[in-house]
Amino acid sequence: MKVKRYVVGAVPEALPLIRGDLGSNAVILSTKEIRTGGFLGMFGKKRIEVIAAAESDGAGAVRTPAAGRSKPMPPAQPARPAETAADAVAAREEAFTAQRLAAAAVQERLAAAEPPPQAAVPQPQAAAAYSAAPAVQASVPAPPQVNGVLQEELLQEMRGIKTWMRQLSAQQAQDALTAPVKKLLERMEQQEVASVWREKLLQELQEAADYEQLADNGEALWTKAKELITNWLQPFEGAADAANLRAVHFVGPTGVGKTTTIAKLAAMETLKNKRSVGLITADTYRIAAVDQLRTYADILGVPLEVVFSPAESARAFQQLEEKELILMDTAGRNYRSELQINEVNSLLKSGEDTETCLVLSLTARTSDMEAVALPFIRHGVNKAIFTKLDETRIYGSLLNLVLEHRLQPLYLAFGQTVPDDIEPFGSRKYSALLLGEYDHG
Ligand SMILES: Nc1nc2c(ncn2[C@@H]2O[C@H](COP(=O)(O)OP(=O)(O)OP(=O)(O)O)[C@@H](O)[C@H]2O)c(=O)[nH]1
Ligand SMILES: [Mg+2]
Repeated sequence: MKVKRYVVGAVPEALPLIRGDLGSNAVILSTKEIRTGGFLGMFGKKRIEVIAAAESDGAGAVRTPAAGRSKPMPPAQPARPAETAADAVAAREEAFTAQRLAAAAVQERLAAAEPPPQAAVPQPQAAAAYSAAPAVQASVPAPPQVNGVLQEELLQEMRGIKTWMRQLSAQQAQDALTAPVKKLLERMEQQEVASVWREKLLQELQEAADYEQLADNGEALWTKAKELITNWLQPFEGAADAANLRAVHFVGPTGVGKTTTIAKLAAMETLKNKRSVGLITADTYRIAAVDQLRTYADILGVPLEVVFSPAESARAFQQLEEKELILMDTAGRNYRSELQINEVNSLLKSGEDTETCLVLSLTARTSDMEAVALPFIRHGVNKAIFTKLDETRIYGSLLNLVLEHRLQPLYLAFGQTVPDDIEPFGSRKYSALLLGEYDHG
């Protein structure tokens, strides 16, 4: 490709020069106001710098993705796999140049279809691109309806080009990654980590001073990625510190393990931490639900209060006033309806200083968890316990929820055994679980 620079008084002056030098299909890539002469950049003469380009084969035709097509082109095949960060930068620059040329070509066609009036000669600094040839033919305006149709077509074409350019640069950026980096991103995707966090991880890795080495060393890359994810999650850790919790309501969808989790925590606090614990259940929809918690309460020797209405919960809290920790069970519900959340909310406003903790099963998809969690988050709930870690191998939803909604993960539960199958959330352990070991295969 041939690129030439012209310094002229006004853009139209450059057109015959460009046409003479680069042919009639040359395009203007940029126009800029500059000052020439003068002293220390002052008192100089105002001039316009015009950069024009054409293919160097002499034909003067700049091949662009838009030329002669009404549909977006499919993503181009990469010429070669680029392996280093320098190649990635080169690939991005290539895409950027192609993008500018594509935009120039569309603007060229627009200029040809709808010639700018005299006053619309590009002002200095306008990064418009005019073809040298069509600008001269511009004196015959097309009928307005033809222009309308053409403009719509061109707009569509522009949108197509935009999509294509985006795909192309994503493809080129992807091709520029090394095999270990690709593998890492695939692992994150397979773990259902949202794209925003996958991109953030890649960006932070690429910003690391030793990225060049990391990118070719899977083990080191995995270690670094785990460290970064640990750092993201660490601020949300430690909220399970029992001393911070005094009275906690557990809410969540049916069957996620609320009652079992309460039993685990009651046992852990009573037996291990020697705290005095009281239990309340508002799950009176099913007789068996009360019995389930009563069985645990009897085994542990802790009091259980059963409440049938919000008014009664105040009485129950009074009864258990002396206890260091009060855990309250609620019925599992379909919390998609605001009405039910308001019910819970009225339970929460029983005049006591209570916290609400969401219980979510890791077997659910992020979007389902989010649908349950969002109304609670809007009511100020910011703590969660994630259960059934043992029933899945996909852990990304926790990261998505925690980072997106700043939800503090208190505990992870990983089985049916009371009290053993629960432990406080730890960001280091979780990131190790999420990424697994680097697979050399
Ligand atoms: N595998 C596994 N099972 C669990 C876990 N936590 C609870 N469960 C089991 O899940 C089932 C439901 O547990 P519950 O504690 O009754 O759940 P819930 O949320 O209280 O249910 P509802 O009160 O009906 O809404 C039981 O069989 C539990 O043993 C866990 O972390 N892992
Ligand atoms: Mg229950």
